[in-house]
Amino acid sequence: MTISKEFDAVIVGAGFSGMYMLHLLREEGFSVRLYEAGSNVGGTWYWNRYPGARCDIPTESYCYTFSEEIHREWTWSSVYPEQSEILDYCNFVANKLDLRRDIQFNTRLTSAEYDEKSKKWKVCTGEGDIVQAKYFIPALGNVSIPHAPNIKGLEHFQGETYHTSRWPHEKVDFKGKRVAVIGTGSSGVQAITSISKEAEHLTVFQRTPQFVSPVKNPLLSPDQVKEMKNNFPELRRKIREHFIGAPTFDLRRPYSALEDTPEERQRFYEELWNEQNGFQLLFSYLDITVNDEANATLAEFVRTKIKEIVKDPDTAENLLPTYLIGGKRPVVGTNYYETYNQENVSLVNLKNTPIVECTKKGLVTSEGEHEFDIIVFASGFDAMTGPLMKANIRGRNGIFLKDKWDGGRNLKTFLGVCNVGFPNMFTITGPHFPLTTNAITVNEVIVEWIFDCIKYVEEHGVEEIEATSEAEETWTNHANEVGEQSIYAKVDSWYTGANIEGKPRGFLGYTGDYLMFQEQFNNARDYKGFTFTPKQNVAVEK
Ligand code: N01
Repeated sequence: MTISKEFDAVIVGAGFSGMYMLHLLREEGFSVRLYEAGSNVGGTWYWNRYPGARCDIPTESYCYTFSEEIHREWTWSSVYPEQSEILDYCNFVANKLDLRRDIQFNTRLTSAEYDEKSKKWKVCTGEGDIVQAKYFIPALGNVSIPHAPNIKGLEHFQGETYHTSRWPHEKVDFKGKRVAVIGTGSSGVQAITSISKEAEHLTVFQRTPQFVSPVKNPLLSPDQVKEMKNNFPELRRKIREHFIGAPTFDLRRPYSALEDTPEERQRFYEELWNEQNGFQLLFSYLDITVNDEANATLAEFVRTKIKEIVKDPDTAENLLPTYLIGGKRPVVGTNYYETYNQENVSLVNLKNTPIVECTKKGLVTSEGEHEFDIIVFASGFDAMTGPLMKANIRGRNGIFLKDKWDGGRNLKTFLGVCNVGFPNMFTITGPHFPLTTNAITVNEVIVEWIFDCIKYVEEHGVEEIEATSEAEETWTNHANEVGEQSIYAKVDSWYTGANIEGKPRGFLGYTGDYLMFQEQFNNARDYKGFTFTPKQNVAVEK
């Protein structure tokens, strides 16, 4: 197999992080090739184009903050824009920075292997490219490998099937159709409220009832837009100093929920519920996610709301979540619970009546057959480890990354970015990526750190940089400890791999807040957690 081209760096994935990485490296004069499986930029916002898809972090912080010019030139329409608007923004950035000339679209990574002789990565694609690069930077996304339940007989279904994250570019027509949606996470909740407006009948198949916080999506006034554009440096500072990188949300009462009387708490929760500002409900009191008793007060408030909103008592009962609120990735929705009052919407509780099989006409549960024209899988992802473990990445001695991690049973990284045995490889969105923080601002921190690290490596005449076992062990222990102390340890979700049967359980992401996370990266700027192999005759100083 002949190597056809050589680059300084190969990046894989043209989402927010891959695009920014490409921009920084290219500005510094590196030769870079970015491979992207889709036909355009946008990553998650390219793939997840299901009806109702929109962002749940306010747009003032769900955008790049590295360029004041981009910030000034782009105008957002609303606080929580739709997928198509975010995708337009990605296209705008790609055009503005002229990124496309170094991106090869419709090209899927098939393997990447470190060659210890040449000290280069050999990268192969499904389009037949075989290229070589010193640096290999997979930016594959954390939630990019769709997961769907293994339903017996699905291949016989004669209607249409879709997964929310592999939605076609053409509009899917639900008018007059009997539709099933399986899954009630962030994607399911948005798809359900949207599809219910069009379908003749919508049946929701729910495995775990969710706490869904109400969100409204006000248009931005010209004054708000002006303010966002004119105060960019201040906004950027606030984002970087905020505990989840999204300063719209504030901790309203910095004391325990148990310190207020039940009446006072009720009034306060009611106020926040009526604000309809999604995540804000979880930042009501200081201890909602750290004290189970405080948590129960908010959980009970939401359950009472569900019973008030949903008119049919059986449906309401089936919608009542029992886990600790905030213990799964929070879900926000507009009129989600109200949707179940529509005559064309019904709910199947899979815990009571599981799906037995699929026939050519529809889905058979333990109670009987439901006929459908369309089945929508909103059933999530093989998250965090999935994309990298499926990517055929081999480091020193031909070891596969998935084997280094023992299929996920022994997950170890340094900073979620570097791996022992995989020199000159930097993974942007992989295991140990922060889960409870605005992903765009996290991406910026990681990309900037990788960029500075590569510059350091080049300035010091280094051929190979590799995390030490000690650094990897220390970071992994830290990530696991923070995870074990968090609410996420107590609830089943994709954060721990519990969404997929048979997937090893563990802390797939970093659950420390944005400030802790930045501190870890700042500390790593001394590069003491790495070994360096100098180019011949070059001494490396740390
Ligand atoms: O996936 P999910 P998602 N049989 O894993 C159910 C981001 N995102 O695509 O809870 C039946 O959350 C599963 O049930 P359970 C965001 O980070 C952001 O919705 O595991 N059901 C669950 O109900 C989000 O967290 C935005 O018991 C099965 C659902 O399918 C992440 O992407 C929008 C099943 C999957 O929910 C993933 O969200 C969308 C089975 N075998 C996504 N397996 C915004 O910014 C799974 N389920 C707004």
